[in-house]
Amino acid sequence: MNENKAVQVRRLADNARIETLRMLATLGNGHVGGSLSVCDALAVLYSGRLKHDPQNPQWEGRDYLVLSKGHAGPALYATLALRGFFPLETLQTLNRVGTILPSHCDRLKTPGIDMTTGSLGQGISAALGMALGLKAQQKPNRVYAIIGDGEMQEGQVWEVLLAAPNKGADNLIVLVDDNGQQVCDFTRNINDIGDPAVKAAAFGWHTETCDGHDPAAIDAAIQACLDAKMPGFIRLKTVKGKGWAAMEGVVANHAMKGLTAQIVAEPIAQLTAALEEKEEA
Ligand SMILES: Cc1ncc(C[n+]2csc(CCOP(=O)(O)OP(=O)(O)O)c2C)c(N)n1
Repeated sequence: MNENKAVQVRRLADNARIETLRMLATLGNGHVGGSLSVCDALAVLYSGRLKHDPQNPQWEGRDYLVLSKGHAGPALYATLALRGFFPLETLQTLNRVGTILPSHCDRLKTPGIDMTTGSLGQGISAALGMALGLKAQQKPNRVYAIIGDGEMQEGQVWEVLLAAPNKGADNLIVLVDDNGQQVCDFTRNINDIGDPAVKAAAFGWHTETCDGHDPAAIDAAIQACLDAKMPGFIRLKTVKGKGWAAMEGVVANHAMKGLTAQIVAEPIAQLTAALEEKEEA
């Protein structure tokens, strides 16, 4: 990825962070930390990696994304809106009665959402099933799944790690948003998962580890997985709450309550200033 493209992708990621903070402030609560940490990976996927058509979300030629850590729905909704799947104003209806944007992803409600998620562990299983189904039909579409490091404590995740290489799911790439935190503590203090890439490699995956906030590094890791022609597993080293300096890496950033426009004004101002700098560069 060249520098110009990387700047564009960073812009999409930071705009998604701003929109995420805005919608969570309108609602008054929500999953801040795990939404902000995943914005760069989403921005890379929706900037060329994932075949998609915002005008035709059900396009048969599309690649599929399963946001297995479905509580980060707001970050994905922001990215989809910025890519033109639905109007930006719709974001302000997050989790309201009648909305197309429930707090966790629902494939029957939202254009661009391919799998219903929220029960941790299940999305990655669905992703493997989708990948194998596509292969059985000899279709070229790929499936990407994003899971959390806390989510890796779910036994179901390890069934997929075991099965995907055995079943030859070389059209599946799993990205772990390894921000080192889960609900109310650091993952290492609850049930340490160690280095997930080392473990996935032992199960037979092609693995990559990169800075999950560096678009060029994420993009290169995806390319390396594609080149390997094996199930791909990317450990994204991320910071929970990325982009809201005061909340980065603090335990209280998971599901925040009492959010208001005033509270998110500071991080939005910082992100906006960073965007303006990029504009001038
Ligand atoms: C099966 C299941 N158990 C519990 C929860 C409640 N829950 C929501 S988010 C979360 C923490 C997940 O941690 P991680 O996957 O690391 O996500 P992140 O830190 O990136 O937000 C938990 C336990 C759930 N959604 N599903």
